[in-house]
Amino acid sequence: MVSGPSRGVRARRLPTAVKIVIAGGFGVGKTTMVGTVSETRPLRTEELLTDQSIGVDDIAGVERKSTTTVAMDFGRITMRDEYVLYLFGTPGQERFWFMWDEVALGALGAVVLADTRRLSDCFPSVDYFERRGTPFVVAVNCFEGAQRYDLQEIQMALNLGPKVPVMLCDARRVESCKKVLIDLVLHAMKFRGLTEEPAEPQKA
Ligand SMILES: Nc1nc2c(ncn2[C@@H]2O[C@H](COP(=O)(O)OP(=O)(O)OP(=O)(O)O)[C@@H](O)[C@H]2O)c(=O)[nH]1
Ligand SMILES: [Mg+2]
Repeated sequence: MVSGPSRGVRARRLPTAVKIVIAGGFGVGKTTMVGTVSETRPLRTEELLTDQSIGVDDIAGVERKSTTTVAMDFGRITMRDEYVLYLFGTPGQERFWFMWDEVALGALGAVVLADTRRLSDCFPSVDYFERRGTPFVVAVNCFEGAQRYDLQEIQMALNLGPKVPVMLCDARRVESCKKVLIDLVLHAMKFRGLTEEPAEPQKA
């Protein structure tokens, strides 16, 4: 969905339709984030957690969780009346990771959600986007009772490069989620050498 520049245009501009992936470990708040910011009724593919989940999926800290995403979440948000972000949430359970390639195809960038109580759960997402060369930010979803750490400590614990933005967020609050998405878009634009400047027509 990241389209290239049109003919006769020198600068590479941010396309008006942008695909963004919301990734992270099991139960970290991906579906919540997509639902919080989507201006349309979000598409969800939730199924009840079954007994087969016991001993496989760690629900420590989210004990009231009764469903899980089995395919993807989908939502949409318009920014500055100009850009439409299409949000694709990944499934968190390891047995559905084969879906990630489909969900991530053509994305401008990704939000990797993290929970400091289970920080290692976001390693696979970090590895995945690093390997694909997809720009991403790490957003720590601040659950009540979770210990707070300096952003620098989290950056070190995840072994992130210095240029990967790390931020705190609350997946249930619209403004907090919007801020994460804006930071991601700015980071991804810089990473990909895109500009918002009006593109000048090329001289013949
Ligand atoms: N306290 C608190 N609870 C949250 C927050 N974000 C999500 N939750 C709750 O945490 C649980 C998990 O949220 P989901 O949005 O389903 O997580 P997910 O990452 O989509 O989960 P999977 O798709 O199963 O991997 C739900 O019960 C949410 O209500 C948060 O910021 N604070
Ligand atoms: Mg989900």
